Amino acid sequence: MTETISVAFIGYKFMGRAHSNAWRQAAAFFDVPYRPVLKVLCGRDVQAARQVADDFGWEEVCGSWEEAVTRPDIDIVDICSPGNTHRDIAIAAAQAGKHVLCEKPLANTLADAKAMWYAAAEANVISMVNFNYRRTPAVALAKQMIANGQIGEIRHWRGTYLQDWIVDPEFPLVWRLQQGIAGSGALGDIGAHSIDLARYLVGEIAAVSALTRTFVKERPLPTAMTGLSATGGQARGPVTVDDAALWLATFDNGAIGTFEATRMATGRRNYNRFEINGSRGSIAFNFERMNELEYFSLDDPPGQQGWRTILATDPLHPYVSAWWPAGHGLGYEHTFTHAVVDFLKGIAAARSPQPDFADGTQTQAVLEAILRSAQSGVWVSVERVG
Ligand code: SOE
Repeated sequence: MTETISVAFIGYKFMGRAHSNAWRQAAAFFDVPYRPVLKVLCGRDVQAARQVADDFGWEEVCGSWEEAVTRPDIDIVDICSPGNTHRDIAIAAAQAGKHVLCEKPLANTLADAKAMWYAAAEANVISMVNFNYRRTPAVALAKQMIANGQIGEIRHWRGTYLQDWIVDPEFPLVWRLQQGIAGSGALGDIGAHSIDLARYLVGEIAAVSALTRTFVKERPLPTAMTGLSATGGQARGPVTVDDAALWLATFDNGAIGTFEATRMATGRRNYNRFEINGSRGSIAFNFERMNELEYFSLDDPPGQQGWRTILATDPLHPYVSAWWPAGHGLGYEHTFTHAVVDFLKGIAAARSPQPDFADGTQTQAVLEAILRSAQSGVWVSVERVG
């Protein structure tokens, strides 16, 4: 690895730290085709951005994304700002010839996602949406096992993504609870991850029947936010997104699925769980135990069958050989590093890694169908965008 590649980064909060760390770690642990140069970090609050820049070694800080994404010395734009900003930044970056990595979900609407995808395709740049959980070694292992036919023909998907960080009705009205900024609530924030995993592991979703609820209708306006913690003031405002979303789904391949996404499931902190049942076996995963994959096989001898837990930390498992010896374990942050590594390899190979903007647009079509079904109370077919 000799060549360098320069990154402009938009955002500086929770995801800002997760991505900054990934840009730092990628070349230190993996044999990547380019060494990333952390050139400029961009944020509206330049002072706050400066702190993150200093912590992670970004060379410069800038208050205008318009300036950052058009700089001739920039090769990659990484977007970690809230959803309502994704479209304009991604399109400007693609039109300036930059490769674009964007946090999930790709956009706040299907129309915006399509515009981003078309701009990236037209400019012939590499694009990728960061649905990071695909890049957990245990999940990538599940993908390999399914592809090898180890659970046979898939019949059921059961996906639940549960958190509890907004259960207190006095938790402030942060941007993730405002439709104009986030697009939707639990649905787009965490349900989108379940949709991505289901599409990755099972296949395309054909139709959905959904319902959503907003349990807490009003919250204090925020005065400050760090990560998922916030403080609020006296004034209050309306919650304009779902607190919880549930939906049934049919898949093109005949499988059926149930999904649940909520940030009000008391005691569940980052419970991104799925169970897949096939004709020869089953696979189950829960991010709260992210180094483990559960597996049941009908091919085991009768009388000895049962769920087993695979500790997905062997150098044989996807991504693991770059890190620590078997059994030493990985964390949330590693999934972001894996995304950056795959993105750099995609640039070298001149092929967008999955999920690219086209794939992210298909997930957006599922989100849109869910919202339409929740509003109308009827099954809605998912638009096929490809
Ligand atoms: C908040 O619910 C959040 O940070 C999501 O926005 C992330 O995508 C998820 O990985 C963890 O939870």
